[in-house]
Amino acid sequence: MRRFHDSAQAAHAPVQELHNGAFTAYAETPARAEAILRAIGGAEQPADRGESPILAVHTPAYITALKTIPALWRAAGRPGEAIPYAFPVVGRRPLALSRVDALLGAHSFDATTPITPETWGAAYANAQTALAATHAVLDGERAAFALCRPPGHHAGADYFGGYCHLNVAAIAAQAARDTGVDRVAILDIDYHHGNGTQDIFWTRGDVFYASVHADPATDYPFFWGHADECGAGAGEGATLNLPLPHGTRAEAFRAAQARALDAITRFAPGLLVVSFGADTWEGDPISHFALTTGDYPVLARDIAARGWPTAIVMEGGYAVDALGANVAAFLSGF
Ligand code: OKP
Ligand code: ZN
Repeated sequence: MRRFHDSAQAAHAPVQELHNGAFTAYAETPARAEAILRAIGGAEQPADRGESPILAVHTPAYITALKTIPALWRAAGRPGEAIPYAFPVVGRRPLALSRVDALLGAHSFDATTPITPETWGAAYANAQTALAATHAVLDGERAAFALCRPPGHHAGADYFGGYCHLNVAAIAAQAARDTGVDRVAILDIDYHHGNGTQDIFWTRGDVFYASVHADPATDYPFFWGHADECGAGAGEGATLNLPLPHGTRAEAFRAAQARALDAITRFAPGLLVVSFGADTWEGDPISHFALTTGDYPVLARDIAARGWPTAIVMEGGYAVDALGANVAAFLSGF
């Protein structure tokens, strides 16, 4: 399987995150990608397809914010990483915001995702990696792997959060649409619900979003991913949420994934994007499912058996010592 990664993605490396009320070491590290790269034996450098496939998903104001926030943060006299602390939850309306804290809050939904001067460049390279795998599949590969990092599925059209800045799965799906694929499906099997991906395609009937994830009643991102969320307008019925409880093991996860695959089969996509997170693994430090390394090839074979051209983008997985083996196990199933 062709696999893609750009070492420029490593430049985004925040020191700390706000976790359960205190600052702790940032869990989403460049070491994650290094571990995966070692396990899969290297990757190709993606081509540079420019900003337009990114702007097909994200708003210009949001991209400008990602680029300019670090300098505004410095100009405000702050050392370190830019972190939002105030959010326009009530009375949201279009405002021409200039204060860096207002810009941060208006374009994010949590305080766990610092922005550094290197974030934009790394996020840009990350998007190119997803696009390279997608175009490999559009050009005839059965499946391809994008070693994305940071993850993407929590990022919306105009907001960051959950370690994510650019929604690489959405950028991949939109690129396939813009290349003439009529219907694209996204299967999200990261431990966490992909609220950003859901929001981006919420009212669209041409991109199906199905997610198997930890119940938002107990888990981040809390406000999205409940079973009754199924899309709106032209997108009604094109979102499928399958929340599962803490302790979920392979049998229940596989059954939920089969429900998602059955729904995607009825949708009949021309291309599948898999948002793959290895944070469903039993030893993940921030998650509570109980999949084993040996379960990943089984899950991957179930997906591959449906026969869709498939671009796999990397999302979460924070047990760095096991991450390479888990990703390699998943890819082996294809
Ligand atoms: C990103 B992905 C809990 C902190 C949660 C955000 C988790 C983002 C996961 N105290 N932090 O879906 O793997
Ligand atoms: Zn996750």
